[in-house]
Amino acid sequence: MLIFVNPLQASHQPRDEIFRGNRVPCFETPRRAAFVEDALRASGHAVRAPGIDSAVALGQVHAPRYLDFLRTAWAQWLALDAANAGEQPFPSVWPVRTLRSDVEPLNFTARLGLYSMDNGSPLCAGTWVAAKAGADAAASAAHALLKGEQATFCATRPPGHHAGPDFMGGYCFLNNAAVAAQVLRNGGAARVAVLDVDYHHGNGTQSIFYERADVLFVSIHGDPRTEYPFYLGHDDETGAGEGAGFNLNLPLPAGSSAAAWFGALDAACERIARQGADALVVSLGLDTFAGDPISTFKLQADDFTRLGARLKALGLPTVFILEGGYAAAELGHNAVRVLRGFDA
Ligand code: OKP
Ligand code: ZN
Repeated sequence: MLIFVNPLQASHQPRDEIFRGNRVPCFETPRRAAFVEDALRASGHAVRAPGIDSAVALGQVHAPRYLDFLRTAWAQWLALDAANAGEQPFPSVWPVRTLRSDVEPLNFTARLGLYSMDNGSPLCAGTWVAAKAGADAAASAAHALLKGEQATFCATRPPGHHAGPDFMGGYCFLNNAAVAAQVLRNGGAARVAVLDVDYHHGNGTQSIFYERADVLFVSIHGDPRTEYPFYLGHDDETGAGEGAGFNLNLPLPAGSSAAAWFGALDAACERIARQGADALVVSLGLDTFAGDPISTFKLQADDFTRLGARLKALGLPTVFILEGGYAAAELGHNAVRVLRGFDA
């Protein structure tokens, strides 16, 4: 399978995140992608750098004012005080219910709240270049399907599925899976399905496509009543307007077994088959692994091979986009297992 990597991924290397009120080292690290790249190379897959600019697709899935903010956020942070170069900004105020989000505040950390869903997306100097190169890698992986590849894999970070139309969240800045789906649509695929198998609900992807019938979103994830992102991912979210009926959430209780998970995967695949999609985008989070440090599902190594085989049975041109997965040393092996199951 053809692999696209993000050569600038390590430019996004914030120092710490907030956990139980304290700063702890980031879980989402450059070594995650390095482990995946190494394992893919070692198992003989061809690896390419992105050659496609995602700018057009980014403008179709994200709001212009959000993209402008993200591109210039670090410069804005430094403009406050040159000493900020060694510090990480965190948002200070969020425009929740009854507050206005139509007027940008002039205060930077307040503005960061406008464009964030949580305090879980630390920024650094290289965040924009890394996230943009990742979106380019996703666009390139989708474009390769349009050129006739049957399946491609985008081994990138930071992840993307929590990033919504105009906000970052959950380590995500630009929605790589949404970019891939949009590139497929722009290239002539009439119907696209996005299947999100990350442990965490892909709230950003859901929101981007919620009122669209051309992109079906299906997600299997930890029940948001107990799991991040908490405020989206329930089974009564089925789409709206033109998109009514084109969103399917399959939440599972924290601690669910692999058997329960594969039952949900069958339901997801049945819905995707019924759509008659021309292409499939898989938001491939590997944090469903039993050894993941921040998640509670129980998939074992062999289950990732089984996942790949089940997706292959859909018979669709497929682009895999790496999302989460924090058992860094196992990440590459589990990614290779998915591809092995798919390619078998
Ligand atoms: C991103 B992806 C742990 C806090 C967890 C949110 C999790 C984001 C997961 N210190 N913060 O879906 O894997
Ligand atoms: Zn996740």
